[in-house]
Amino acid sequence: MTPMAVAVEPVRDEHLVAAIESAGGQIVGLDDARVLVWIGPPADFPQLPDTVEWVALKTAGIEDFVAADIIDDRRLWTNASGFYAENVAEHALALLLAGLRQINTAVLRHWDKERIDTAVRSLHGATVAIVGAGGIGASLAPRLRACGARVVAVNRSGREVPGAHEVRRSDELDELWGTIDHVVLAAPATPETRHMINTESLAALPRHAWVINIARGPLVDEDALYRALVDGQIAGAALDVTDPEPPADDHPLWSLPNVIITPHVANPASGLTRELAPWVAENLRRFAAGEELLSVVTADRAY
Ligand code: OXD
Repeated sequence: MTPMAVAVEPVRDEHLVAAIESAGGQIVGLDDARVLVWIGPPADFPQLPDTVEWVALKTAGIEDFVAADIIDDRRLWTNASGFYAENVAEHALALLLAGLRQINTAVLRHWDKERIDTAVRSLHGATVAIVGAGGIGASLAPRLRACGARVVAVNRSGREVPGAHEVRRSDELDELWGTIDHVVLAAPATPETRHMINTESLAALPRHAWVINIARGPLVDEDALYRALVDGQIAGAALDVTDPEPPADDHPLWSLPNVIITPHVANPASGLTRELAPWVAENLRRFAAGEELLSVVTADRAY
């Protein structure tokens, strides 16, 4: 059998090359490729020869490729939806626990026992909503359960999410905010999810709520978040993503003790291709066998 011709661009990453070769692929230049694994930004995306039948993108969120009109209907496209779920779920749990256990405040204020002691909260017995419960939700739900939390998964269809105690549809969110303790945002950036955390949702959340965002910055109206945090409408926010990234040096969110910001490292870019490699290998095997690929996307359904 002729090996599957695969281009890895714009750099021949060693993890991807090894995985592709072990799956029976052969690394070639773009002009000879049937498959392109693209690990660069949308701005550098090349003109594709007609021979390319499938393009594998390296991230789960591909809104910038959609905005740049790169995804066509002449070939298959895949993203990395769910491929990094374990890593991202771990980061989400770490952020939520850091907030509830006041780790951030202790780092900032050292032995300020009186203030910190009374602010420590437990995940045990708390209700946590995971909004956008796909792969990350399925990885996060058992982690939250292990800490004694009740998990409400929220997705568009209300389809079952393994490990969740309850599933709600995203069109029920308005009624949900007041019934949960904390929220983890894990939804893609789409026109529907833009600013889902806004003045109204923040006002509906309880005062002890933490908002965790490991998805995309535009899901949160950051001005509304700042006001809610200053007014004590919610207890805190932990953001691995912001809009834009990074936030300006003088962004007021940096100045609040009840805000934790990490620099988009829930899925660290430095380890991304190592994590991605086995998934590319599996999809290559499927492609060669004529089977359905994992994480197929289209321009109008890009997640
Ligand atoms: C992704 C990310 O979308 O790492 O995969 O943010």
